[in-house]
Amino acid sequence: MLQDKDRIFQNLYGLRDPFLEGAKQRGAWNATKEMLDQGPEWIINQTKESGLRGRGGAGFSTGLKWSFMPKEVKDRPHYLVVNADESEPGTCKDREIMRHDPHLLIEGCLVASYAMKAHACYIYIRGEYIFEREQLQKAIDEAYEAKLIGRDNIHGWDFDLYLAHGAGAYICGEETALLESLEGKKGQPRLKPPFPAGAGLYGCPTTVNNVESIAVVPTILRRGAGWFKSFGRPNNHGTKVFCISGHVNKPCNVEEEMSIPLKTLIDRHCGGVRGGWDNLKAVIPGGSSVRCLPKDICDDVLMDFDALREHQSGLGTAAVIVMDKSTDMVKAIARIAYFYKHESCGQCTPCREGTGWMWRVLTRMAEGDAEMGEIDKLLDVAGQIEGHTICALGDAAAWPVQGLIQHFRHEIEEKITNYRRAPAAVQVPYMAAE
Ligand code: L3W
Ligand code: SF4
Repeated sequence: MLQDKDRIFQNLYGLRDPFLEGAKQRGAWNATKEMLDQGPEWIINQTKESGLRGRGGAGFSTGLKWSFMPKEVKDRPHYLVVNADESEPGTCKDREIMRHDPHLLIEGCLVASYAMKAHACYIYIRGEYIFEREQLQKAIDEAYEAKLIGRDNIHGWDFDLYLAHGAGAYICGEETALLESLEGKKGQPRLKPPFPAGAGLYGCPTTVNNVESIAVVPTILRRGAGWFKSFGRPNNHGTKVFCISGHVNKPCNVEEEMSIPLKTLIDRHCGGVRGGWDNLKAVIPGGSSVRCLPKDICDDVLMDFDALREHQSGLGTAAVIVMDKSTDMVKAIARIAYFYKHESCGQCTPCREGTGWMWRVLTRMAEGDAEMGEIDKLLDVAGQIEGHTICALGDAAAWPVQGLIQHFRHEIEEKITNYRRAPAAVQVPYMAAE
């Protein structure tokens, strides 16, 4: 179990001063100049060495991504863009970082930008996050005033930090849609490649990272890559903020060790599943975009990228949605399907048409008003969306449906069977009386 002293986010619950004075007392902005003095290569290597993998869903090595940026600035400026468009259902970790520990993020922006030779960074914050924007802006203003960032700052690297406010579209959390939106255009994903490191914001070399990925970097550099790497399992290192919601006694956000068993996470920090562990039906372990897992897998699964992938699910954003036996799985997944239909940007046919089709069929299935053969047809359509779209939203729409059929097919079948039998059962005595 992670000791309190090992937690990077010492103010996750907002019990202490979130602003500069409080942040400094907790260690932020300590030895930042010394870190920069080690040079960009050292920062990138340490980040790689720590094993940090992106905390926004894909789990791509952060240090490796930074190393894709051109080594020298030539004809075009470099940019860092922070993805604070936290919209994945169940996910609310970046919100807490921006509200309660904004200086760790700002310091991380400076360090990462320096490592990638960027003089400007944009934080793109979710439209609904008004309070978080205000908190973050206040902290940015403090950092400018204290000359921690800005021109001629005390760290010796000219650096401007801008906050851009989204307008509430989930798709703008996809990195290239986010860049389009930042440029003032409609937020629709671009084809990749080129990846942002080659052609990103305004066609310039850009790295897009999640809030948590950037905010943990200064502490990793202060405590050492080996310290971060000492948590978790090989290839799944560090500490991680988990967001646990649904049918638990005490939903919460908590920073824990990567690879913690799911059951331990829930029992230790959430007071257990409502009605006890045996009352558990399923868990979506990484935000709505990943496949749900039935109880027998949850019994001993570890919370990390590789363990969850072994079960065709994923750590995603580490948003753990717990569902007890009162949950109607078909209705739950039908609701998720509605979300993706609603948020699809409509650019590519499999996603635009497929998400709506899946939602309509699932809505009928939730009532039992479907043919048995439609279950395999639904699986087939989900398979045709997966991997055939411009961005990952298509996959994200297909995976929950595939998870439902993989683990809870019997619930759909029961609904279809009962729907057909009920009218007949009602009619027989009536007919007999006639
Ligand atoms: C240069 C290469 N760069 C990959 C970069 C790429 C990106 C990162 C990961 O989707 C997932 C999605 C959601 N040269 C590169 C390269 N890169 N190869 O590495 O790329 P990728 O394509 O694997 O993932 P992605 O498109 O960023 C993200 C899932 O996360 N998700 C969460 C979504 C919601 C939030 C939120 O609310 N905060 O993040 C949950 O599962 O479905 O699969 O930067 O450019 N050769
Ligand atoms: Fe838009 Fe969906 Fe295609 Fe992504 S997969 S580009 S959201 S239509």
